Amino acid sequence: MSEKKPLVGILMGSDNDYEVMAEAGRALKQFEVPFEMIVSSAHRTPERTAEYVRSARERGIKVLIAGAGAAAHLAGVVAAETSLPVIAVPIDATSLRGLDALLAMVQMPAGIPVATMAIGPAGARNAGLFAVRMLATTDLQLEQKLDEFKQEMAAGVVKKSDRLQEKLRAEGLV
Ligand code: RP5
Repeated sequence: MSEKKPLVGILMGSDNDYEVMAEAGRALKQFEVPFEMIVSSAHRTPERTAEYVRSARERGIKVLIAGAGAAAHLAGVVAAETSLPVIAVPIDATSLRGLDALLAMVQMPAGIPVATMAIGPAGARNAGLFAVRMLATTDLQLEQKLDEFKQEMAAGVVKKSDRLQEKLRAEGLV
């Protein structure tokens, strides 16, 4: 992580959520966006969570990302404590495979929005990328990096299609 002051705060309900939430950190690192990451639970450490979120803005945090599994109230509780934008990542942590967390996060009552991503690693990566997009609205350099990233992704798809054509020919299917 960069030595610069963190712009994004990532919370997760348990250290067991780390493998998934690391994807958010990797996305931020890819764009050189400094972040911090803590374990704090809506249910097990409500005071710690509230204190962290209440102090986030004055510490320079612009976006918060909350990942949790089960009856996942973390993102909602975080959003209730701040007017910073909050991105939610539902985690597959129970026999309901993340559907419980997804519904808990996405079904927020009117007035307290959270931007809920997909369940699991893709959702965590998109949470990081979504935070980058938000920061890019006031950062031209970041916007340019995002444009390059999109172009690289598009080029990657074309390459995959080219490889597929070779494979089809090699297998005598076309
Ligand atoms: C949630 O409960 C956490 O976010 C985690 O995904 C789930 C289970 O927590 P552990 O019992 O694994 O610590 O609060």
